Amino acid sequence: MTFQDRVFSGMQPTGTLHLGNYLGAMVQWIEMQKSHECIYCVVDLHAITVWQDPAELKTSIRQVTAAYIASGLDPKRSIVFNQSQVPEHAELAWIFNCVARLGWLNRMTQFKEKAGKDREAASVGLYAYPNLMAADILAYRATHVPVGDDQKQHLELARDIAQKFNSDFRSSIEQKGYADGVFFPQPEPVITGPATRVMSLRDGTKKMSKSEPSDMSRINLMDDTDTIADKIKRAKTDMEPAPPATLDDLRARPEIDNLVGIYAALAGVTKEDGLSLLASTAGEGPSIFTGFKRALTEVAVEKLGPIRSEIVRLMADPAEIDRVLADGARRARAIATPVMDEVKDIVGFIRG
Ligand code: AQP
Repeated sequence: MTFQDRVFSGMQPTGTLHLGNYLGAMVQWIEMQKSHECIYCVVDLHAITVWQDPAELKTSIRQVTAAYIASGLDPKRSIVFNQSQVPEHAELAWIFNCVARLGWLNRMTQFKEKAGKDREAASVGLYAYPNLMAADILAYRATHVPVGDDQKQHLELARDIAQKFNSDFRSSIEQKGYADGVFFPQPEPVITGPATRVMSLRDGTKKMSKSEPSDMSRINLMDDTDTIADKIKRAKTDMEPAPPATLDDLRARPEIDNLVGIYAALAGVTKEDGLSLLASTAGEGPSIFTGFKRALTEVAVEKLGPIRSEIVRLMADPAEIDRVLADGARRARAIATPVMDEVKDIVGFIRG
């Protein structure tokens, strides 16, 4: 069958969002809402795969919602809600736990990174996280998933799960009237934001992340002007005597590559333009990067300052944020419940 284009994506309320979340995913979300039916979720069930303080979790859910809206998501046009208000996510995830194979999950690099050395102590939820992510997408039979580069492997798993479900239950799916035996689409990753992998400001080989202990490694959407300036000033560079002259040179210098990539994404220019700026500002201060960092700070403050102010304004009225989430959850369920009813029929459950 052909599927109606539908976009799904989400972010975890595990702290405030950072520049990586914004450039890697959010910018694309905002673009896609202009042309597609979009469902954007605050994935609180995912957040508790690692310990979350209950009071802080509530605040984070509201703050991530506020960040979505402040960045440009329109909750009237797109569906915006928190995952736990739509029980179909957890229900479908259980069925996918029974479709996905252990061998598939064993290959997931994010689990290995997040569980670290003490895998025995990791939650079962952290291990099964990709199955829940597949359920998030497929509960809406979504066709497009805008994400950062780090989510590519999880998306491939979601595609494998969709395919195996379709194949395991083929005759049951056909009996329901799907002549080609296809119930779930193969969701397409959309990894095309202006910077699909933003790296840590302290280590150009590690991705910028909410859970990295050093706050100096990331620029948060809630950082004020002075904090942004300080973080960029202290961002790691290198000891080479001259700035990189070509894109090939740049690729060999991960910290500089990251800063140029962030500048280009925020300023809406190419990396070549970033390189030219680097060259033209190299004589402006004690370090060859002083002038470039000043320009980067200016564009970061110009882009992120208004988002921060809007988050603060929205957070002053938590009841309104809760209303947005409840309305989004109602609209999300209107799509997910009929899908889940069909899944139950296909699997062989009896419904009242
Ligand atoms: N550094 C990044 N560069 C580009 N995109 C990124 N994303 C995350 N980090 C970067 C994208 O942001 C979306 C939401 O991510 P998430 O909150 O679900 O979790 P994550 O990918 O695990 O992000 P974090 O910041 O590293 O969170 P923690 O530390 O809590 O796990 C996704 O589309 C992701 O690709």
